[in-house]
Amino acid sequence: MAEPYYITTAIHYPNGRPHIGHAYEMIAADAIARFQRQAGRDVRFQTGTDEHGLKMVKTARERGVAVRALADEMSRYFSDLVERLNISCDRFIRTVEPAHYRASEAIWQAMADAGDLYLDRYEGWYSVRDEAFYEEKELTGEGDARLSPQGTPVEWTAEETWFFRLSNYQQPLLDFYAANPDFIRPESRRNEVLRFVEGGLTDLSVSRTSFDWGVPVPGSDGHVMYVWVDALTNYITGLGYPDRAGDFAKYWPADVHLIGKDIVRFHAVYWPAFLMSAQLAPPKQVYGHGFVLNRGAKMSKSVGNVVDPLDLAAAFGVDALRYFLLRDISFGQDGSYSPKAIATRANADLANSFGNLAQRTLSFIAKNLEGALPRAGRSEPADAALLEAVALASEEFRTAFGDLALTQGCEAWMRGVAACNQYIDVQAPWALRKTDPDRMHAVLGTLVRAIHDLAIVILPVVPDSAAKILDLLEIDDRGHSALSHHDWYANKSASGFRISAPTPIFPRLEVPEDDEEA
Ligand code: ME8
Repeated sequence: MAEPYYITTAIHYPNGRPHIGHAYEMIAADAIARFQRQAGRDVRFQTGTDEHGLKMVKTARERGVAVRALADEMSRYFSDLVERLNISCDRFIRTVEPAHYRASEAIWQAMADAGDLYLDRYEGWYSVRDEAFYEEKELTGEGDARLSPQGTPVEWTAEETWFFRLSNYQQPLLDFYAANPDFIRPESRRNEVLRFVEGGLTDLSVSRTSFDWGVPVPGSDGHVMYVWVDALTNYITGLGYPDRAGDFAKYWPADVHLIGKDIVRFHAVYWPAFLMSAQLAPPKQVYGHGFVLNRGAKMSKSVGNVVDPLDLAAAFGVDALRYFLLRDISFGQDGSYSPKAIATRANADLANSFGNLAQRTLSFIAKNLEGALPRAGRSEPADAALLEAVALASEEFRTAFGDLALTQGCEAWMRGVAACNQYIDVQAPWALRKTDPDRMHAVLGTLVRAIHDLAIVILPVVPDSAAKILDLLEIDDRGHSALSHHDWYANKSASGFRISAPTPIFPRLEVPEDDEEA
């Protein structure tokens, strides 16, 4: 039986339309999910929308609409984005689903049964934009100009709330981090969390009474759960919790929660503490990716410098956008994007390198060999050397992706592509047609094999385009076990398969002159 692999993104606040940061997270998670499926894992991939909380209430009020209507309308934009960006999730979860209320009530009850919840009065600072409580010592600025560590405004809050005994979990969390050194990645995020927890934990306010848009606290009229309690629970709602058999038994604990660096504390401190309290296992890993910056500035719906990822996908193509984001933004770190950078990268790597390699080779075969796969021909050491270089690049890609080093994976793949292009330049197969047809067959046959492997390898990153090449070559087995091209080549040669002339798969994009406007 295939080994299970459970990956999630954060669930996104639908208080506005999705921006490129949301698209980035979905695309990265999708590439990992597709990669793990190719590797033969039984993958479960979840994304969705986080629809409760004060931010939603305030946005609905500003727009003069009912908060549920806002949630319904805006959540749709996120599920549309999933479709449009080719995100292969198994479950798109909405926190307004009845199943999610049941799961949230159950985890609440389990924390209550553990003696970890008590009623008290909360007085302190709250950031609506972060949906987070902060301690005085974490803030900067004075008076009404006080800001959270994320740079967002905070407001004074005073109400009776339920508290979670987070202070009891300082040592269990530190022990857990020590026993699981890969729990928080990358390293810089791990250090931040360790410092925070070592500094001491205060109990966490986990219910609100000043509004009612949330999951009601069981048996406590007037209280709704703090939005992060129900939000984090989505990861197990999606597996059928509180039923602990079925998908929950199979996929929990999650292999990775892929989230942005701003919400690592919720995932690496609060969430494992809630789970420990409820006698459930913490996830195996929390990965805090970096931010996609628009001309150096953080994008946020509340700030209003938001770029619609659908516009970028329409302008450059989904696969060009996917490739750019994973290749150019060093995974784990922040990175900037611009339309010019997207087009430049897509042209250099996809259109001019891999696309051109496939296009030249396959159309030459279609035209000059009537599409028949080249026969063995007269081989030279350069042929085996090329296939070795491609095998090495494939292996490096797989090692990198297995370790979530997505950018390094793309770089390794490009080394394989570059080796092919060098080989073409040296071997000049087009000239061999007249002078040495036997050698030409060997060269073209080597290139077709290399294209076979490189298309399979890059499938998780550019799924549509790579699939077009694989379709053209009638390559049905697209898993990692197919990376040895021998069987495919022998079978196709024997069956009389013919390559039909391809239309260019990676179009050459016009590079926008102006970098100013997104
Ligand atoms: O935080 N670049 O939702 P959210 C990259 N609902 N990633 C970005 C980004 C950017 N410019 N801006 C945001 C929430 N993100 C909560 C999560 S999970 C149980 C609840 C990332 O819509 C951000 O870091 O504000 C987060 O991982 C995700 O997008 C959703 O952000």
